Amino acid sequence: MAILKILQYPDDRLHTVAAPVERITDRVRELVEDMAETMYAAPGIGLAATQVNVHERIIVIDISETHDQLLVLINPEIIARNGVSDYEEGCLSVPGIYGKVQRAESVTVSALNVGGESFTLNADGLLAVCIQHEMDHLAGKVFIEYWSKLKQSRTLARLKKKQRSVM
Ligand code: GNR
Ligand code: NI
Repeated sequence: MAILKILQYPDDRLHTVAAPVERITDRVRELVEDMAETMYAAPGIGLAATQVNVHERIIVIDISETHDQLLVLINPEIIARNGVSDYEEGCLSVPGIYGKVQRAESVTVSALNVGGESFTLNADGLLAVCIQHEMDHLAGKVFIEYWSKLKQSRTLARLKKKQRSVM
């Protein structure tokens, strides 16, 4: 197992569109384990492969406080969405920045598990927010990119200032 490096915004690699996983091999299983370890260590409630510079459709999520409810989504697709909700989001690739994003209140997602079996999941609340946030990463989109250009440029300035102070 290994803790992987998480790409930090702004990084063009966060805009890469992920490709479907063709076959669940040992490499994929090992990546899933490393992504889970990286997420738990951060700590975060979700991680998309994009964030560790692997551009394949793989997501890990665990919204439990006990870190024992790992959800692995391979080749996920949202097949239904309902309602609207505003939730204060954060992102391991944009540390220290929090803000609201409007998303569907509930989603139905279909995916493969790590055993290669397909399943369907209905999610609402934080899990629905997290699934949509992670699926955006796979599409090359970071949550702050829903914000106005003005708010994005202020956020970028804050991040640059912070990065200067730690170097
Ligand atoms: O750890 C995370 N917390 C979080 C909080 C609100 C909405 C979304 C998230 S996902 C984030 C981890 C992350 O960056 N995943 O891509
Ligand atoms: Ni994120």
